[in-house]
Amino acid sequence: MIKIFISFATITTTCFFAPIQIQAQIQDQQPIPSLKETFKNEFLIGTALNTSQILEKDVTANKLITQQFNAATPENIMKAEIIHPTWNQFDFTLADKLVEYGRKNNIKINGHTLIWHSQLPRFVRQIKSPDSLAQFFADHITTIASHYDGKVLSWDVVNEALEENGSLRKSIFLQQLGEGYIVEAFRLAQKAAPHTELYYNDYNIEQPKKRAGAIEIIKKIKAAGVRIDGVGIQGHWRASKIPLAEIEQSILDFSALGVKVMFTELDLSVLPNPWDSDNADVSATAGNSKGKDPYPNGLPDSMQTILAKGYEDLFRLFLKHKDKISRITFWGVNDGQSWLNNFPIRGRTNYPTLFDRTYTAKPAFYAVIATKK
Ligand code: 9MR
Repeated sequence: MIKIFISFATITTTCFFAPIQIQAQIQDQQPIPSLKETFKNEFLIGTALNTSQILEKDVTANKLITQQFNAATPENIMKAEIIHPTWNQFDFTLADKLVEYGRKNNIKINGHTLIWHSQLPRFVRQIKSPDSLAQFFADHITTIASHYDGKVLSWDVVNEALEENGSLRKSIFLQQLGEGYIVEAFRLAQKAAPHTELYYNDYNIEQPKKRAGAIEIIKKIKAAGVRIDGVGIQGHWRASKIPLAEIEQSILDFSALGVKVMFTELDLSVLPNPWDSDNADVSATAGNSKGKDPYPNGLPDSMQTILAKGYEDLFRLFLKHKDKISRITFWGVNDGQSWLNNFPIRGRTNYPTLFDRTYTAKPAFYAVIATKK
């Protein structure tokens, strides 16, 4: 088979010069504490990075990222539809750029994600034969995981394979390859990337039924003699309803299996949720924002306080179990970047991160820092 690799080495880097006025403003600002410094003895502190951040297009964003974070997960650019757009073509352009960005800024990269039912390229969605899907599956994992072995710290090998009731999601992979596909994904990744940590990643796996499903997955991988190094609890919660008791039990249950526990996509929504549940299934949508966008012009103090308290409670819990937790990653550098502005209702104004739309630290940021005092 002929494979076409498009590599970062083949493209020319563009330099972005900040206007002098913006540079002066940044120099004038008082330095704020650094998350990565504050928690340097406890866990890696990560962020999701989007394309513009990886390309260093915004000087303010770039300064904040390098000051605050020592881990990063690509929000989209390592997903199959971008990195493996057609049968014989892998496009490593942006992912190679991310790896180089991580190297030069001492930021550890978590690859996201090898096997996921969502954001698949069209050619995969059209596959009807299990043999062809198995061929894609092996080729995809082997080519990408080996390309980045030793260059990324870790991979989310399988993402979101579970239903809420803890059974396996009826994805294209389950339907055509059978339930052994998860162990097989880890086996292939282990072979292709012997120097890379391998994780299972999902949302709501702190909840008892889904947690039981995740525990079963981890046990099956280990029983097959295959390596799994960690589990990522995504952490898409509502600021006023964080399931702290279930989160604590999950930290204990997962670490008892001998794997690292991580919080991999942390954000806390402050907007009304049409289903009264924590759902991160991107295929679920609930119409447009008409009448359902309560804070288009800024978050009231009362809500800032709820958000700050939510983050404070979480970080107190994380610190209590710091020996079991290896990384906390926020799903977005600032509020403007967050997917929650468009989910589950498009076009709203959400405030789920520690930094506002101008990259200014919010009360929630200082509440997180204060948990160390
Ligand atoms: O944040 C991502 C958003 O930009 C994409 O449009 C979306 C599409 O699937 O995926 C978002 O990230 C998801 C992550 O990859 C897996 N867990 C749920 C995240 C939020 O949907």
